[in-house]
Amino acid sequence: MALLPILRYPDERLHCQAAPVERVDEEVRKLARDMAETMYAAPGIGLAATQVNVHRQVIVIDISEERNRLVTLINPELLAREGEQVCEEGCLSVPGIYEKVSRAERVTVRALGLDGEPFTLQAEGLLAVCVQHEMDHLQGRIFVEYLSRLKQVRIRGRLAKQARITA
Ligand code: GNR
Ligand code: NI
Repeated sequence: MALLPILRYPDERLHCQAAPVERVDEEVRKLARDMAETMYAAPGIGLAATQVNVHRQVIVIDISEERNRLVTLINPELLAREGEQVCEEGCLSVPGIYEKVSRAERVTVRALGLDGEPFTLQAEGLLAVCVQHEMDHLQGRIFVEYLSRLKQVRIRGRLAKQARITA
């Protein structure tokens, strides 16, 4: 197991498109295990491979309080979306910033599991938010891009200041 370094906004590599996984082999399973360890350590409720600078379509999510409901999504495809919800979002790649984002209330996603078998996930509420947030990462999109230009400029300023303090 290994903790992986997480890219921080504004890093251009967060805007890379992730390629589909061709075969769910031991290398992909190791990546997913390391991502889960990194997510739990952070701590966060989800992590996309993009955030650890691996541009393959792999996501881990665990929204449970007990931290024992790990979901791994490989090559996720959005089959359906319904409704709308607004949730205050954060991101391990945008530390300390929390902003409201509007997303679908329910989504249906088809993905491969760690065994390489396809399955369908129906998600609502926070799980649906997290699935959409992570699928955005795989497409190189960060939640702050849904905010106004002014807010984006302010967030970049705050992160640059934080980086100077921690350096
Ligand atoms: O840990 C996380 N919390 C969170 C809260 C509200 C909406 C989305 C998220 S995902 C985030 C972890 C992360 O950055 N995943 O990409
Ligand atoms: Ni994120």
